[in-house]
Amino acid sequence: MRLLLMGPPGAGKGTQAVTMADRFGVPAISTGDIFRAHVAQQSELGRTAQRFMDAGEYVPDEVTNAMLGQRLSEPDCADGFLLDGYPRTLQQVAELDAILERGGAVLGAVVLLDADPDELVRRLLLRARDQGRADDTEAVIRRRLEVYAAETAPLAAEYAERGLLATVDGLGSVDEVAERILAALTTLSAGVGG
Ligand code: B4P
Repeated sequence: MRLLLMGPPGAGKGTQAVTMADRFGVPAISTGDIFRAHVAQQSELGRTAQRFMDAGEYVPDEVTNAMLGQRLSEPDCADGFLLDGYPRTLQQVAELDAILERGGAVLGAVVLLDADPDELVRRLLLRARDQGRADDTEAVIRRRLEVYAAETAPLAAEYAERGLLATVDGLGSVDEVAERILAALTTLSAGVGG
């Protein structure tokens, strides 16, 4: 099982990634979480990433791709993985394709979680209140949504063309969304998804 979870900030990627990875017995790999761990350790990568994350911008592809390539080479990824928040640019798509090809592996499915922008902002402002994440201020959230629309939304067409995309409504309870994802994956693997 090699699965990607895509969607705008606040759609529920990180939330659903944990449940899905558990369900399929593969590691959930969140590039956002890896960056935040580096920021907390104040590593050189963390200092680089923090500048971009705090501004709501993407960390440059060469930095992100190198980090992801290293993570996917670890033994727990040999039989599958769930990527949460990667790829986010066409260059990252090309990098992931190359990594998979080198390993003789193929992608199983791409789940696009979608939600209305007002709901996304509402969720992230709630998280700002509860967790105090530096990139959850209203101005930065708006910028993250713009960057997503410009850089990441076009990836959906690419994966739809490959017959790998399942679009899932991210509104509703966490359990309802999880059920929808599982149903969409079943439909996709039966060859009638999109
Ligand atoms: P991420 O950590 O991926 O942050 P995110 O897009 O906000 O998603 P997240 O997973 O945290 O939120 P979720 O939707 O689950 O990225 C942060 C930054 O890292 C990026 O802006 C960028 O700078 C950098 N970065 C990461 N990957 C990169 C890449 N590939 N290339 C370049 N830069 C990269 O949940 C949001 C909130 O909604 C939570 O509080 C959750 O509890 C709540 N929620 C979830 N499901 C819900 C539901 N059904 N109902 C109500 N609330 C719900």
